[in-house]
Amino acid sequence: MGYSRSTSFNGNSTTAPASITMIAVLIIAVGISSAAGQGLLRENFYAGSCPNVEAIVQQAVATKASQQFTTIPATLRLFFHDCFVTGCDASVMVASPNGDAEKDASDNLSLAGDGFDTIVRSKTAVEAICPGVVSCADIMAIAARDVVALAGGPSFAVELGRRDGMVSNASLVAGNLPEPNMTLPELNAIFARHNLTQLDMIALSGAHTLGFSHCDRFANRLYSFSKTSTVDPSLNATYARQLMNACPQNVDPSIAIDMDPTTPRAFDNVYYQNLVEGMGLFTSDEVLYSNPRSQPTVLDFARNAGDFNGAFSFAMRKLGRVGVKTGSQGSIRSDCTNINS
Ligand code: HEM
Ligand SMILES: *[C@@H]1O[C@H](CO)[C@@H](O)[C@H](O)[C@H]1NC(C)=O
Ligand SMILES: *[C@@H]1O[C@H](CO)[C@@H](O)[C@H](O)[C@H]1NC(C)=O
Ligand SMILES: *[C@@H]1O[C@H](CO)[C@@H](O)[C@H](O)[C@H]1NC(C)=O
Ligand SMILES: *[C@@H]1O[C@H](CO)[C@@H](O)[C@H](O)[C@H]1NC(C)=O
Ligand SMILES: CC(=O)N[C@H]1CO[C@H](CO)[C@@H](O)[C@@H]1O
Repeated sequence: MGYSRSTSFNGNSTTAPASITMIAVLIIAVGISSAAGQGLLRENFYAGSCPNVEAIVQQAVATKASQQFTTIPATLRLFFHDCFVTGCDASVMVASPNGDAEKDASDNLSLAGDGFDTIVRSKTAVEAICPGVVSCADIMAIAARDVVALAGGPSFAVELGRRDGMVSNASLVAGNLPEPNMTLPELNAIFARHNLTQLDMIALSGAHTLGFSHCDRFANRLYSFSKTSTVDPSLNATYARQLMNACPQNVDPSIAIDMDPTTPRAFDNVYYQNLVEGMGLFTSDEVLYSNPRSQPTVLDFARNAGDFNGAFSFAMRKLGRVGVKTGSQGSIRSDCTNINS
């Protein structure tokens, strides 16, 4: 299987004579691509206004990650949650004095503080060199790319030019994030809303090669699966016993375990090898292998790291286009946590 990187749309390089028809066609084309959130972002967006932005963010992220490994999974997951709720617009960063911002929704509980801190620190470093120019949303996209590379995963060119959103509300989260008990059709439906295919969804799920899960997110698979079996029969029996040891019934809700028990700190394709062995932690992981419609992709990613890396990079660029604000939309916040700054 081969995957190509998407190339960025170059809307202003035409040299053909401009007839009225051509201008009309261009206007329509630009209108369509802006609706798609594609074509408006470009790789060298800050070449004139903040040429070193990627190096500045990379440095801040690497420093933070060297102090606290959790930085890596936390920053990656934060970007995903931001993009799926009102688009990649840093709305998840906003704090509300009333506790009703996007990050206060029940699904937020587990977004690790190190992810927020990484973006705040990166923004501070960027503002010191190029004040008022770079959006928090773009810093999130750069940082998400960088943490994957720091953990040994693929790197890829990141598209920029996002603006920060003006709305962050807990009430907008419900129904927009996938749940760990979802079936393949449910997962496909929620990703399709953001123009992400089943292939993209399977590749992005590979992010679960890193990071932690709290016991309550999968305890039903160990203790109360169905009328006929308390343990989910699709779980590898050895793995199920390990999970029960780590997560006894009624365990302290703050206990979290590695989602990839084999190589928890490496961004690699072992996640897919685990799925083949019945070691997918969530039902939403396990179904990718057990459903015959997605199994061939899981087998391919388990066997060919290059196929996974290519598909993951391609899907991350697509994820980064979801619902973006560009041009004069939104704002450039000076403080990522304050919508009016
Ligand atoms: C396919 C549907 C998905 C579901 C149902 C799902 C669900 C979850 C759940 C329940 C957790 C554990 C949270 C906790 O208890 O602390 C988690 C963690 C995580 N997820 Fe996902 N997720 C999905 C897709 C993604 C995607 C697309 C990404 C990023 C590209 C991602 C990145 C992560 C990371 C890195 C962690 C670990 C966080 C940490 O250690 O702080 N997930 N996910
Ligand atoms: C959806 O993604 C495909 C690439 O997978 C891209 O060609 C297309 O323009 C995207 N459409 C929208 C509406 O974003
Ligand atoms: C969130 O939306 C509710 C109405 O759904 C509104 O009462 C509240 O003020 C909003 N909060 C923020 C932080 O915008
Ligand atoms: C997942 O769990 C929620 C409640 O925790 C429930 O409402 C929903 O029906 C479940 N979905 C599936 C596919 O089991
Ligand atoms: C269960 O996992 C072990 C590794 O922990 C593996 O050797 C074994 O083959 C797996 N069993 C099944 C049925 O996949
Ligand atoms: C509504 C809700 O669950 N809000 C939580 C968001 O996360 C913080 C901790 O980071 C909790 O204190 C809130 O209760």
